[in-house]
Amino acid sequence: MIIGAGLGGLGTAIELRRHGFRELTILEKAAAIGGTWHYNRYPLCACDVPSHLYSYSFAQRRDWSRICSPREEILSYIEQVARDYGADGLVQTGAEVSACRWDETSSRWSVASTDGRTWEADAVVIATGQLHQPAIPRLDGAEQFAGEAFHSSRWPEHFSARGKRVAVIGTGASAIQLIPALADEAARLYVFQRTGNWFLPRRNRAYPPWVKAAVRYVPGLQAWRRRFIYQYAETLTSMIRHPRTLGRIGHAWSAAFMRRQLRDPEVRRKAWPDYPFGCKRVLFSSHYLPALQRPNVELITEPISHLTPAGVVIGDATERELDAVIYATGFRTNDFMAPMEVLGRDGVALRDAWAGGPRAHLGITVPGFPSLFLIYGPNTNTSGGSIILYEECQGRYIRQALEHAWARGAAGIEVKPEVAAASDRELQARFAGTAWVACNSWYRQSGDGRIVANWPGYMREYEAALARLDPHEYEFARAPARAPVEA
Ligand code: N01
Repeated sequence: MIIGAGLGGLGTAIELRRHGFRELTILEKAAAIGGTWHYNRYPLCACDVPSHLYSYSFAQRRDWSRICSPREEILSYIEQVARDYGADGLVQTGAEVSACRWDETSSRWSVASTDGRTWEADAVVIATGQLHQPAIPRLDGAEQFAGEAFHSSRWPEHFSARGKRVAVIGTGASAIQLIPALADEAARLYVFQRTGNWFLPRRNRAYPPWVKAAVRYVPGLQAWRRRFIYQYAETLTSMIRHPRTLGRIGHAWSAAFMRRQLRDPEVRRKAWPDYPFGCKRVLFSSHYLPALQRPNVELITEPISHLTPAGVVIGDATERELDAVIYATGFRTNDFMAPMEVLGRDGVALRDAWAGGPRAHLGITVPGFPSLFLIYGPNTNTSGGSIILYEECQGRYIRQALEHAWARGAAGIEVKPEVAAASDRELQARFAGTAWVACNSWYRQSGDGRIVANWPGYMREYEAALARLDPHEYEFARAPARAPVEA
């Protein structure tokens, strides 16, 4: 049973199918597949990771329209791959999972949905992503606001900013994509920034026909491009891992680009970040900073005091009248699959097992939760790279885990607590001295600041760590006599 029909869940289903697992079901809360690319439909929504890397290794496309594909193109790619590899037929849409419970007697998972349906499975893969539950700040007076208000990832189909007075709260990766589009349309656009960002260029023009033709017909060019982008992403990671040395190059590069783009000294002062390069996600856009300097756009760094029926009151007690408020305020990233309840051995809740912070061996397996696997789990996010690459590694690792269990006739496979504890200690130690620990970000949990989202190293290290599952790191439960495995 796989929960979530985004890139991670579908990729895992395809991996399992290709290796002979036939009894697979994918439960998807939404009305369609696509995960993040189904939900996020804001204007100019696109991926800032080049498509030659941000795509499955086994389903490379040669006809991407530009280096970083728009959302519609990615969604149609996902649908096409799901069809080609027979994963679409495994999906039950409109099934929002509320709970997964491990039943000791049957050695099976019982999965329940919010509408009262239940399923049984020998193994469960939770692929609900880190960036799914919108985080909307509680602003005083928000409920009185008379205009439209919504989160960037829940963009209403009917909404048009044309001629309107619009506020965007937040200036992260989502906001910087949609703000240039709104700046074109809105009568007034107020951008509320809490923290500045480091930027690198991304023009993202459509490929000219000769580039498309070259990628299509020159043997090896596609693979070379993927390899090149892979190395580029690893370089970004090296800058984050070594802020005092390589990070200075990233800083200088970004600062030079930003200085060129930010001609207005007041906007430059306000937009400039006050933390080391790479601590938060470096943002790729050649259009955002120019948009901030348009006459109809105002960058506001004073905190919001409250909302009124007519607009927003800023710290200095001045009011801006508004027709719409857009919360580009990110996601509840520390919650992972919550509010879904996951109960493992002895009825222990994953929430309680994670009281000190979410953690999983290689981001995938948790002691006390037999045959439960996570895709894009704790410490598997990347600040420079393609999450699909990580998810593919996870899918292959999960397939190996199930094969090991199957080969032994085991009822469950569970990581040894000492293995998980040691790998967690080692992983956390690797953050010391990196840029990730130099400021606050969504990668960290509040309180102790533990980094729960990100992998501390390179893509190649994650690939190597997951290439071959070591069965000695796992315990295999004896199976009760009964029918074959469903994953
Ligand atoms: O969310 P974010 P996002 N008052 O958390 C601000 C991926 N992604 O949806 O920096 C005022 O990055 C917050 O301020 P601060 C990517 O991994 C990928 O933009 O916390 N402001 C920040 O500016 C990305 O990292 C693509 O001080 C408040 C913003 O809201 C992740 O998704 C594209 C606030 C939130 O930024 C999330 O991006 C888009 C408050 N109370 C997204 N609370 C690709 O192209 C928060 N903020 C691959």
